[in-house]
Amino acid sequence: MTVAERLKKHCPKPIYDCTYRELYAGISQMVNEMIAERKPEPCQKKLYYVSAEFLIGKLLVSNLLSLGIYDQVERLLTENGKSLNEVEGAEEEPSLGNGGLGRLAACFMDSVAALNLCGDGIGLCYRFGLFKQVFEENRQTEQPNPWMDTSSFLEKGRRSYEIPCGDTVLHSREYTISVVGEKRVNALHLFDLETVDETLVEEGILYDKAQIEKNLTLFLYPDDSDEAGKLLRLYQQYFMVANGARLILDECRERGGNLRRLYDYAVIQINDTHPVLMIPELIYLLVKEGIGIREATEIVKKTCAYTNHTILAEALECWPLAMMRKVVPHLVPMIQVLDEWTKKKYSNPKVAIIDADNRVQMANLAIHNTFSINGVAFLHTEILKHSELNHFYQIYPERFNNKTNGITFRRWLTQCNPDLDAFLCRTIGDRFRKDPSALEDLLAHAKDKKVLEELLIIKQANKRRLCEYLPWELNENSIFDIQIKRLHEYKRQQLNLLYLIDRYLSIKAGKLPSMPITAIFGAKAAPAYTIAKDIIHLILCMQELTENDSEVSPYLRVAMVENYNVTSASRLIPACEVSQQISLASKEASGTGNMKLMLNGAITLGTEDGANVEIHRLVGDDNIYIFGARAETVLKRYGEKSYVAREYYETVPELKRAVDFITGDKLCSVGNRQCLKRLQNELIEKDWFMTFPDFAAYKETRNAVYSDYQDRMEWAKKMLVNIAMAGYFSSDRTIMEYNTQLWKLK
Ligand code: 26Q
Repeated sequence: MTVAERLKKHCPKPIYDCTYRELYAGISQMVNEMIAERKPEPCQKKLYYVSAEFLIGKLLVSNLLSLGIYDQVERLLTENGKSLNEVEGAEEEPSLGNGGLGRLAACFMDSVAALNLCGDGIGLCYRFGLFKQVFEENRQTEQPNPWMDTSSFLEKGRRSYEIPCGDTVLHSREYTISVVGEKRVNALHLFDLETVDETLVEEGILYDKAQIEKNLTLFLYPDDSDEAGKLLRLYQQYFMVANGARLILDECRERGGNLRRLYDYAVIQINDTHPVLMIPELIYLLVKEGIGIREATEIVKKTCAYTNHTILAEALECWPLAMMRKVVPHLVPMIQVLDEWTKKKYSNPKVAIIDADNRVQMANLAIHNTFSINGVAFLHTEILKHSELNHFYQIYPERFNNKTNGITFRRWLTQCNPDLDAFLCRTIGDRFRKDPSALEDLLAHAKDKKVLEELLIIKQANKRRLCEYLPWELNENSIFDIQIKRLHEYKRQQLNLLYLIDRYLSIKAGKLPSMPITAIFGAKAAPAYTIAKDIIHLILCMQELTENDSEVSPYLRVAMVENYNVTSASRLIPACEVSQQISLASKEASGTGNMKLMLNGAITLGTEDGANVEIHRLVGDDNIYIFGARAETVLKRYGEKSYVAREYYETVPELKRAVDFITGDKLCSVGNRQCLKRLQNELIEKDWFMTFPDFAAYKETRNAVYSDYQDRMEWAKKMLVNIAMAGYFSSDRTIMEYNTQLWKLK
């Protein structure tokens, strides 16, 4: 059957008469049908990637590509006066993640399927996902994001479980999303409540947090600044792992497995601490099957592996035992036994599962009871081993390992930057699709003027397309300097802002930059994170100032994209020239945006942090701009408690000038004085993430970037080297490492 014949079955009218909504519905149903016709591949051992977040993005185009029918569908639509691009416009983006950790899970699922490995994801089906960000009066507000109404890649699954939760029993419903590889289809199992009630949501993202039978799966990480929210988050975590554990044991039995040898049938990768209750829940279920608790614990330990994604102390999860008693009373005795065993063996309070304040330390629970603990970039793992988790490294050195993150090139090159993809195929052939390190063949062309010019032309075209997509009139001949990531103080968007304010003031004083600059931001802030929201406020105020001042706008524009998500990332990344990766050294575990931007020919301006360290090593000093304090210095400064922000404020005149500007008349005429003052105070009195000590070096290095940019051939060469060396950051490489060293599938 041809694609045209197939599609006819799923469309109510001839293609040229269909609306784009109808076409999206028709094509996605056709895709689902084609996926269902594929024979399931039997497997012995299976990976379960358990994660509270899967930030998968739109699926239409990637599914068409994976099924090998993209070109046919595109042609068919064009012949009928329709565009595939607009069909994609009718698809809602599932917003089932905050940022890096969730997007990594999505890239991993893609690579597992592409490498023909047997591996499924387990998570939650949040009705409204993460909030939708809406700007009002230069401030972030939050709205629900009802993606499920229209998503037709989500299918009702066959499983439903009764989950004991606190003093009630919750009924779950499985939904599945197929993850399509060239040769295999895996599944993402997303659990929802059978009894969820969307009408509970009132104003914005506010709702009654008490009724868990109705609200449990409404939102991703509901605001946990109050007690009811915290409790809800714990309920969510338990609901996810309880369903997951039942599914895993059922599938083991269905394949004829013996639960005493669970590890021959399953390997469970625990994505950060959010799914750590999987461990006591599995032990509990195995004990219920008649296995002794010692043996059950050994089985679980051989089955589970834990990935750490953060070294920020405030992000390490711990739950008061009292709360556990309320939500998971049946797990408390399990956790207490595990705690007693470890306390008997190890007296160091830092490694206790239940701490002196009667809180369950989730990372500690994981580390004692898994066979592997991995960090997500070289530097991050080193810091875990030698500093943050050193007390554990001394006990279990063999469990610690590094798996540097990666990204799927199918989405972050082929799909989002088709011109660059075609250029690569023309220039070095398509060997890089199967072996990403083959991108290095590009290095042979580093002096080829024609090749370098082509790269510049592709970048220019992507910049033009971005300008058409964005709501402002931007100068496509300016430098596109981009910082896109969640808003967090450690990521230091505020340092970027201090530079931009300094630039703005110089322009006002008649000192014009050598090249016009367009500084673009994309970032969501957690709804209860006040200072992060103040930083967004400052960005939006600077956007207004630079847009409306005709003395400034020809030379400097600040622009912030609303509701930054996977879809807008796919537009921004191919157009980026300068990639801002300026976290305080030691704080960014890895970063993955840095990899996507590098692959698309952006040059990194960054600190020696996370995977920037590895990018630096791969491309060499000439093809990256590194500045600022290094991790050792930072850790030392924290240790000595020696940093006083005010000293810098008072001794560096241009820094003082920029900081003072935050509450000056200009900004207060477009912004809220109270918010701006709060942010300014935070910087002068605290500056916990040490932007002031790095300011001078940042300014100098960023100016050097802009100056070097003007030699177009030299810049193009840097782009080429970055693209050529990005092969290491393919998530196919990461997944192969996980598999050969930890999972041992096939
Ligand atoms: C914890 C407690 C209470 C409420 C929320 C949370 C919470 C939620 C989300 C804690 C952490 C997260 C997400 C973390 C995350 O995205 N980490 C990023 O993971 C990426 C993939 O490994 C890395 O590249 C980034 O460096 C890291 O920041």
